[in-house]
Amino acid sequence: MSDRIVVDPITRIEGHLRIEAEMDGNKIKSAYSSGTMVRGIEVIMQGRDPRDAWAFAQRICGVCTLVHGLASIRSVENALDYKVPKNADLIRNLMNGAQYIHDHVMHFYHLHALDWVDVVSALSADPKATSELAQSLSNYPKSSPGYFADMKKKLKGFVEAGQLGIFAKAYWGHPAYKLPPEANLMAVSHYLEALSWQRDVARLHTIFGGKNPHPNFVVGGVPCAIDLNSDSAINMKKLSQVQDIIKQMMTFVDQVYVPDTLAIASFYKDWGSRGEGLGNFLTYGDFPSNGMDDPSGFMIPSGAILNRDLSTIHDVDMNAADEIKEYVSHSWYDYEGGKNAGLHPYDGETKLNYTGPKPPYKHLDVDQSYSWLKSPRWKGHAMEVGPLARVLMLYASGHEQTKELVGMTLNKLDVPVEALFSTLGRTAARTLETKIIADAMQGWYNDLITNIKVGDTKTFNEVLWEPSSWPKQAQGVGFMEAPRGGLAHWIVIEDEIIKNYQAVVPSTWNAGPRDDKGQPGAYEAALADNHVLHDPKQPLEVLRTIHSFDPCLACAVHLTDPDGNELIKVKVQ
Ligand code: NFE
Ligand code: MG
Repeated sequence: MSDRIVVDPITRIEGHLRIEAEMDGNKIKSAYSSGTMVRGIEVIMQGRDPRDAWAFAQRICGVCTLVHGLASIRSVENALDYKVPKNADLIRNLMNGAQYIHDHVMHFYHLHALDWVDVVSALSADPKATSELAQSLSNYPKSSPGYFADMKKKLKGFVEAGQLGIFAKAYWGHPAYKLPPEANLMAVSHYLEALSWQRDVARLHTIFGGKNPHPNFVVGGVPCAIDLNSDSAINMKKLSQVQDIIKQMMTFVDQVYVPDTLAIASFYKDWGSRGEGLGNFLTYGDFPSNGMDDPSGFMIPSGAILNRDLSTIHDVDMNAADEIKEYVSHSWYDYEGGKNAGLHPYDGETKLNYTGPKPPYKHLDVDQSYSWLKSPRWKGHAMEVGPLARVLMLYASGHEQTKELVGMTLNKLDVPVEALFSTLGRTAARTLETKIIADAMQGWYNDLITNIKVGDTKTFNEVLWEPSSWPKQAQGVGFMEAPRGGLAHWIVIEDEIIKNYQAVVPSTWNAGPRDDKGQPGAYEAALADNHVLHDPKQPLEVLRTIHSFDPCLACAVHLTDPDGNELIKVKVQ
């Protein structure tokens, strides 16, 4: 017991995640991931009108602000067999695409970069040398010596004021930081740059969805009309704003995010051989070109990869009773059928039963229940979801641009293909998929304009809006690829209201605890994969690997500690 370290909370802004790691000297022997916050969205859903579910579901998270709205309306459309017009799918693709670009850039600079970039070291950078470095990597115009001198001054101001403000409470000076001062100054400058960039690009959601965060959705289409002659509808002015935002996104991704990722990664190649863990990857598929019922038209394919075997993509059936199941053997829930039962989400139960230690406590009892997350499994396998799973799926299915980008990255970094299966690979995959999706957004935009030009302005289908016309019983699954991975909501409708509603979200797949068989989840397996800590009192290495998944506990538990207790042992960031 004495050799266990605790990092809590390890998340920078997204809910409460606690990691306990059993040490063998300086090496992590086994790790335990615990969601320490609980809310109750799935319970709140019961008895409501299914057409309203999206507005509640969307409040699961304020980071991936729209994904639960989209998964929710898709679940109702699937249950009631509603088709949506082509323009609605294009607009949904654009909105989800914008969510990816926004979310991934924010994650890289604001939630993950500081695990690799030493802010304090940036103070000793030479602005002229920083400018030369930046210009050798990219054509981004903000790269003059004067620009970096200003950025350095700004940063110095933070430090001289006696507070690092947004950069406080990190392991500055830790020997695992490897970047030279100039690379640190460049990355910190882009951190500040990304803050104002993200404010601009968030506007795409307001154009199509009325507001951000939490834009509006509607079952049967999108809640915006296209009318080039109207001031209040999607008109030429708004469409050209959308085009400007897509260009602004592409520029930042191509000229800042991709080059920064490659430059920073080149100093951390050793992270290409640790932090993989499971080797099993799952995607549901998304970005339809021919409706959600035609998976062959998905830009991101659906499938499962087991044991790193990229030659076989297994089919995934989200309706099959024996494929996706959630377990609670190590979670603070009970099931009617006992602690070791596995339930398909249509039959899912949300019965809270906290049996953990009373706060403040030293350690969780990891032999018993230790998390508010359930453990989802596919055919009994623990699976990783997210950017790495998607890039592998695209790569394995022969997607040309992905093959080129992956080849270019491995080549530039001079690392073997196995380096994909790692902490470094996961972070690089997020950058590459951002580029792929930013480019795809231009295609969806062009298709939307083409449709409008030929007179197709339809964005909503007059579906069977009268609930009395619905079948007495219906069930469906609404799935999508959210920035952190495959997301699905399963809905059971009976007598016009929601009988059961279960969301299985990306961070539940990745951050969930051990299952009935004792198999670890993706975070737990990744930390047990070749992690030697320079100093267990400053577990920077743990942050690197966990943050490479971009954890979001608000999503994963979607349920607050009723007493508001703070469960903190070691506070990082
Ligand atoms: Ni709260 Fe979310 C995403 C979802 S994560 S961020 O992306 O769904 O599990
Ligand atoms: Mg759930």
